[in-house]
Amino acid sequence: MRLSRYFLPVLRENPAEAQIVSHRLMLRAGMIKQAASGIYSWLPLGFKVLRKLENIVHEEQMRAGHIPMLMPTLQSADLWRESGRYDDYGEEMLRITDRHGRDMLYGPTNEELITDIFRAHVGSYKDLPLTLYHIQWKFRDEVRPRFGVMRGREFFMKDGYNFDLTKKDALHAYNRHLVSYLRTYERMGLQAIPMRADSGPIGGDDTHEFLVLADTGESEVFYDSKVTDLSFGDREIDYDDVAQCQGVLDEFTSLYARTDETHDEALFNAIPEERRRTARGIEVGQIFYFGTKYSDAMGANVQGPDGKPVPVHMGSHGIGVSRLVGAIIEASHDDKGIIWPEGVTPFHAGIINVKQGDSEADAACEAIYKSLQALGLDPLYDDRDERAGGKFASMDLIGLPWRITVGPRGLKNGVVELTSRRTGESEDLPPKQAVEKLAQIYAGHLVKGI
Ligand code: 5CA
Repeated sequence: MRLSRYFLPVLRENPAEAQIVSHRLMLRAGMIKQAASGIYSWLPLGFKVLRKLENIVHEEQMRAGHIPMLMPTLQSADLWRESGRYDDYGEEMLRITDRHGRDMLYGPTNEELITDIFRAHVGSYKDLPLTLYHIQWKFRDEVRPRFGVMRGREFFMKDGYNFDLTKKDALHAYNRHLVSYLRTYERMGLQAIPMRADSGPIGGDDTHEFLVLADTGESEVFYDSKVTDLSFGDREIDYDDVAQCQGVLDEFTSLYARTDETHDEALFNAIPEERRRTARGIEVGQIFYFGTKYSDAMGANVQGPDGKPVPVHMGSHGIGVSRLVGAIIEASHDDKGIIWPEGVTPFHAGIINVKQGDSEADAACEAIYKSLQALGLDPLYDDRDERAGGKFASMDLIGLPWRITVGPRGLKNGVVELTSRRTGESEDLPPKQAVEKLAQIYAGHLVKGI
């Protein structure tokens, strides 16, 4: 993309309404604009990141054997009356009446709708196990929407639902989700720690939240510092291997790590004192096993091996995709702006022409721009006729992990400058080598974008 033709409305001033750094930087970098309280338009730069996160989530869910689909945002109230949650959900639910006087709602989650689909089409235990998911906008009429996309009213969420014949099978589905979530967050450059949590209005006893540690997080968390040494890495996983998935769950959930809702002072105090940590975290996902709560209420049975109807065991599993954009920024920024991890960056590299209009500099930028594109990379070329200082400041603000700076002085020596946004370190390289280096850096990090 050439910046002269793009839409990147960066703000010079800090917006007064933003209390935390990710909200401030998302507004300043021209990623979002508030449409109404807790409801945002995703401007082109923000939309690119959101799509990348969505695609990483799709790739990892499909890798785990889960099946993508799409359910609508608006739902009929009748299904929620069947489960009993129409009254229970309270004021967080946005209720709508259509022109025929029918009660509708903007879905805050989809247990009822998916259970309805399941009961209409699945009749036999032979069709199990089954895990369906979608990534769709949700609405919760939060009392205090705040921190930009972190606690929105409309937000983008992946929600997946498993249907299994037995509790044992459903717990394997739970474990599969935990494993796939660990991979997903690491690909986004995040450490998200599974912590034992409370199930709230979704129900059930088994639940873990995934928390990214950050001072601005809304949850208070308690953990053994040894959990932060764990990393998923590039281990090979066979998602059908029950023992292997259980092994990963055990490894990542045996050390003490809980949110304040389930915190147990006695257990916490049993950790050696130097390893006890109290901190704040951002909840970027949650997994639940709730047994037959919805299948009992809504009659979602299958015919079991002995011919008798059995209610299916279910769980639901969420990832806060739009919240993650903010969480990544909270975890990765400096005083100049955002620092995108390679896996999620909106553009792979910025090209800065320090002397626009100089025919040699223009030609060198053009050549670099085209060769990066030919390699499947997505560069942002700042070809505006502006002062170099302003170009550097905008590029630092929007946080592309790599920058190639092209100017007449370097070109005289046959070099351009390749700079890492994270370390600030620069290297002078012939243009061809700078391009090759970027191709190497991104090998294995190429996620489909928009
Ligand atoms: N049905 C279950 C699992 S699919 C469910 O709704 N779980 S949840 O309530 O925990 O939501 C899943 C994730 O969505 C949360 O972990 C959080 O990351 C994100 N989320 C929840 N509320 C908001 C909100 N108001 N703004 C942004 N993200 C949110």
